[in-house]
Amino acid sequence: MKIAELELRTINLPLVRPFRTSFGTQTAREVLMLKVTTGDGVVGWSECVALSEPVYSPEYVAGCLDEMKRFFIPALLSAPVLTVESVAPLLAGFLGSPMAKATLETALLDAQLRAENRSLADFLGANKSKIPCGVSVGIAPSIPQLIEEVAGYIKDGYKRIKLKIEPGWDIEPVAEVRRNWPEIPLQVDANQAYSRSDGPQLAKLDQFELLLIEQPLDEHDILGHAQLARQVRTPICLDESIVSLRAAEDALALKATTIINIKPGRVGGYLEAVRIHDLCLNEGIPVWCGGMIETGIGRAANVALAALPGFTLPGDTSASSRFFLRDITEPFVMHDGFLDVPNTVGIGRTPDMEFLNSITSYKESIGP
Ligand code: NPG
Repeated sequence: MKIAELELRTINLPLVRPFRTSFGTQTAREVLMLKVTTGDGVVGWSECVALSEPVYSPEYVAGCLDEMKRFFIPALLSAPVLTVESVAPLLAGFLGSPMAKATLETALLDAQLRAENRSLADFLGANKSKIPCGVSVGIAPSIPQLIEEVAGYIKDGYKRIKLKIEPGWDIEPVAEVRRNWPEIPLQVDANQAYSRSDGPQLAKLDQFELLLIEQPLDEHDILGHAQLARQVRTPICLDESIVSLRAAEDALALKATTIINIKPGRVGGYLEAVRIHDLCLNEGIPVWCGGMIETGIGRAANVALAALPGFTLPGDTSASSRFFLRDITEPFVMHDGFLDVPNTVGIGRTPDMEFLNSITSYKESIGP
C-alpha cells in the first residue's frame, strides 16, 4: 500500500452529561482523528483513544500528535513496503505509545479493507451479527442521582451496568443499585484508585454478586492484583495493566486476573487485540470490549471486535446517544440492548464531513 496523504485533525464533542471517574471529570471529548488516502485514492479513517490529559494512561492528544508527526509518520512514509501487518514492526523501535500507533494501523486497515471490499468484522473473525451492550456509569453527585441515571439506562435496554467506584464511593452506591435491580448483571471499575491494603474493603463487594472488579490497583501492580484476587471472591479483571499480549500472558500466569478487558487502542491496535482474544479463548478466560468514549469511527471498529467468539461478556459498547447528542457518523442505535455489527466495507462508518469540519479545532495534511 502507498500513502498519498495523511490528514490529522482534532475535534471537540460535548458530552450529554459530565462523566466522572477516579481520574477526573470529562465534560467534552477532544479526539484526534486520522484520515489516510492511499495511492489508489482509497480513504481510511481512525481515531486515537488518548484523552486530552495523561490521566488514564501516559498518552494524551497533543503528545500523540507530536509523536505521530515527529517519528511515526516519517517512519511509515519512508518504508519500502507498507502493509497493515508491517505498521507495528516498523514502529517497534519507538517505545510505548500504543494508542498513537493503533491510530495509524487502524486507518490503514480501514483503507486496505475498503480496497479489498471486505468488512472489518469478517477480517477479524467475527461470528455474530449483533452484540449485547453494557453501559459505564460515572461517579454521581448523590445516590438518588445515580439511581435515576441507572434507571434511565435500564429503560434504554442496557444488558449490563458498570459503576465507577473510588474510595468513599463504593459499597453504598453498589448496594443501592443492587437493591433496586437484584438481577441486573453488575460490575465495578476503580481505574487504579485503591491500594494493596484495601483487600478487606473490596471484599465487602462480594455480597453483591458482581461480575467483576476492574483494575482496582495501580497498572504496574500485577503482584498486588494477584494478592488481592486471593482476598476477594469477585473475579478481578485487568484493564490499564494489559498493554500487550505479553502483559496479558504475564497477568494470567501470575493469576492477577481471570477476566480481561480488551481495548484495541491500549494494546497498540486490532491485530494485537485479536492475539489477546485468541490467547484468552484458548485458556478459557472471558474477555469483553472496553470503551474510551469513542465517536462512531472508533465505536464501529470496537463493535466488530466485540463480535468475536471469545467476547462472552457485554462490553462498554454503548449507543452513540450514551455520550453524544450528535455523533460524527451515522449513530449506533441500540435495539433491545443490542447493536448491529457493521457488515459493509472497512470499519463500516465514515464521518459526516460537514459536521466534522464544524467541530474541528486543528487540521494538518502530511504527504510523502
Ligand atoms: O463506554 O466508551 C465508554 C466509556 C467506558 O468507562 C468507560 N471507559 O476506564 O474504561 C474506562 C473508561 C475510560 C473512558 C477510560 C475514557 C479512558 C477514557
